Amino acid sequence: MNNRLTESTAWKALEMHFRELRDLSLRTMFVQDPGRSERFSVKDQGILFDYSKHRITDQTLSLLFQLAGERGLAEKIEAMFSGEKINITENRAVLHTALRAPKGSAIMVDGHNVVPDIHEVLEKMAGFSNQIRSGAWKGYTGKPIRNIVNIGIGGSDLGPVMAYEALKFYTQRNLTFRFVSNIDGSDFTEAVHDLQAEETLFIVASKTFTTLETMTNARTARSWLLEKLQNGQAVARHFVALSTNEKEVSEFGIDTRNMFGFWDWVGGRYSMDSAIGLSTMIAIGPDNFYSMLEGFHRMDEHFRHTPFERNIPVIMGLLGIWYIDFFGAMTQAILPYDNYLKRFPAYLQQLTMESNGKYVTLDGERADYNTGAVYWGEPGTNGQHSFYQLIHQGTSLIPCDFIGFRTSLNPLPLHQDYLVANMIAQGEALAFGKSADEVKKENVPDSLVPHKVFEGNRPSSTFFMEKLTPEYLGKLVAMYEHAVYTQGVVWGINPFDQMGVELGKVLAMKIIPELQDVQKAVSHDGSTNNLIRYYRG
Ligand code: G6Q
Repeated sequence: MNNRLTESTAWKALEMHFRELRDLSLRTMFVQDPGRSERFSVKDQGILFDYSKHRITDQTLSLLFQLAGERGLAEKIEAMFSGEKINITENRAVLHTALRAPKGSAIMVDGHNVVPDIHEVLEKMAGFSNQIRSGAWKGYTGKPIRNIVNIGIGGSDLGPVMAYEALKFYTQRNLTFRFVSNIDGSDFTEAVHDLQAEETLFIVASKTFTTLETMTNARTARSWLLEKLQNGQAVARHFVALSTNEKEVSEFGIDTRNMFGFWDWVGGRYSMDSAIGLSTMIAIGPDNFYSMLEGFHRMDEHFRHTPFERNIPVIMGLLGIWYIDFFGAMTQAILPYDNYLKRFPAYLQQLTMESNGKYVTLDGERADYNTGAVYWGEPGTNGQHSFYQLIHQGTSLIPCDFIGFRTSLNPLPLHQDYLVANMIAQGEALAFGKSADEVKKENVPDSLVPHKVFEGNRPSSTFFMEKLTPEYLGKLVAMYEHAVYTQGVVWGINPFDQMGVELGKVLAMKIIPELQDVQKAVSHDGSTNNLIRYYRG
């Protein structure tokens, strides 16, 4: 195997194939091949994944599978699941899949089976969640907890917020949930402004327990609580920690009996089903949380054991590569037709962009091909009244993922049919457009015809499921996690570190004292000095 991606046999064949295919329209492809929608769709895990509206033929797919083979995807999948230290820059295993492994299975890290440890934490989380949900856990003044505030950022925030919003239908409604992440004091202030301290639990979620934003917000929360309750002993009843760092948790003043642990082989953006999911479990209850884990696990099994030709995350990942590296598409739209999934695009932004937004390969060289796309999106139908114009008639090619459900959790008359019709129609319009002849037949004045033409040939996938349940949410998240890994393997990069977030943090630590002390000399570039002086006033 040649290590250089762009010199591999399959890559070169794909380049030639792209030249033949790039001018072929989806209209022609569907006319010439009426069976393509059956062939280019997978029904598995209760998901209909229709990828027939992509600019592909059987040959495209077979070359993409060949590429995956040449890059050793099957072996790399096995390496991840079996706990090899595939995060080579941090010398760590990558085992978010172990977090949802069934009790009784064995996954070894450095000769130790981690599955019993995982289930021990899950059981502790379940016990605590039940105490909060039933009102048995009392605050310092003896009142039950009614408000839960999760303090965390990045991977310790986006998953919990997304899951809470996605599964709101299943939440216990007499509990209020808030999520504080930003260092901006407005975030904390607004989150607690109408809360009673004696009924409020703070969950400090931080893998490292050293993150500036989270620790600053946590200290502010402690001061807020102490100011209201006037006794240091209150902290034990109102603070719990989710972390891998027992020492820092205890130094902060949280009793480590109120700490829920996880491990360094769980990446932040892959942690919503670890202890970081405590707020989710309190909200939806342990049984629903376990069914979410079951959904994750089923998709793990699908990814691990299904041949590439029917493997949903593998096909998703390879299609992304087809567009990013051959068509030059730089973005991917995520368009859920379910309002509960409103934070899902934001969650996927971190999962995909922090994982695959890298130009350095595992060999330490600069990639001579494009890697991670920009992910973005909003729920339909709202997006249709905003940015879809650019997807239909803009100059960029933007592959879209439509995500929809047959059954609404809130079935009001007409709403669901209108919602689903819109989702299906958007994919149809993007793929097949509207020709000048079709526009002219509607008696449109000649001068307006070009404006009303939709050139079509814009690709999309549709993921159709029965209903947004905790289990389906688990499947959806795992599906994208594994698509990300598929791409990382083909690109030969490490999707599990995030060195690119460090530099700005380090520079901020240098700037903080320069903002606080107006006498302090500033020694940056002219622009940075100027900004510092402006702030100083
Ligand atoms: C995720 C990243 C990052 C991380 C946050 C919070 O993969 O590593 O988003 O989750 O920086 O880190 P802590 O959980 O350690 O506070």
